[in-house]
Amino acid sequence: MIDVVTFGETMAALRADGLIRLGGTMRLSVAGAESNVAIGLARLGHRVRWAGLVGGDETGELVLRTLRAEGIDVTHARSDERGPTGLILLERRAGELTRVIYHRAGSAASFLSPGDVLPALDPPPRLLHVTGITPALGRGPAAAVGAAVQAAAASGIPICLDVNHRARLWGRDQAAETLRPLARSLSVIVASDDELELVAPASATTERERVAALLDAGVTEVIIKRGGDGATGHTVEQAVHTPARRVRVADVVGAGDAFVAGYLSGLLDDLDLTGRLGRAVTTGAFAVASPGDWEGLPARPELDLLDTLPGSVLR
Ligand code: KDG
Repeated sequence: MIDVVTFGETMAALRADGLIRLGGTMRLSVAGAESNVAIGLARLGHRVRWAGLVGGDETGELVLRTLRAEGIDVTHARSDERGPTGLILLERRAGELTRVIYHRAGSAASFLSPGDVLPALDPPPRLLHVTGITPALGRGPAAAVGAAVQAAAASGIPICLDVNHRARLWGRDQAAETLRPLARSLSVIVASDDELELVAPASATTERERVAALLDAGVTEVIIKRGGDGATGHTVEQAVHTPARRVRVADVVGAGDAFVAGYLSGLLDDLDLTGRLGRAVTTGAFAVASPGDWEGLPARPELDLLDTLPGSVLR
């Protein structure tokens, strides 16, 4: 049985250590919020399926090969000739500040439709994970998210949405218009504190009201990511705050996805809210402490590694 199905756009990623306009070397990898979560879960031993479209090109092969190598089921991923594999460029602008440049308009993934993702839900997984990035890619991808959420909800599959607002892709009003109607079908909502209003009813104006409105609407868990300040989880019964783990920052991109992977892993393992948040801040810290979106994510036996004294050598 598949534990988690997810889908979205995974791009070729080129990372520069400095400013792109100054030239130099770049490191090639792949990146996509949903596939980052998929890799995080697979490394922790969960069975994960990723669905999506890549271009019929070499970078599309790189995406599929990478996901396969990470043990992810790509039966429902395919290449599509209508567009190329998307590209994301990342440059270190100043210190820990990273700037992202997308070349993804008209990419193969922007042609995603309900027909590409619905078959991936059969047989039903234990969880469906979607993000607010996919509906920002175009009408087809938005319809795919709507259809998958509707189908999963109708089959009783719990659904997790990470709001993941990308201001370069769409405006806040457009995002709210698309994401708010999904809320009643969701079990888990993950949002940073400034994203919560994009999924909560407009009538709620404070964080407290937004959380209460979402729980009233039937959402089981509302998880608020606070970056270096940790995360707060709310259910009808309790609210738990967990501080972030202190690590030396190598690259914060992908930390939110790593956090979601840890959280969902805890959910699949039946951990309580404190345990789920504890695993989430741990996987998030691994992402922050290593370069790349997903490369440094832990395998299950490595989850305790951050308890080791800094500067230790593991022999
Ligand atoms: O969360 C990290 C993502 O931002 C990155 O992998 C690329 O999916 C991506 C996006 O759309 O920004």
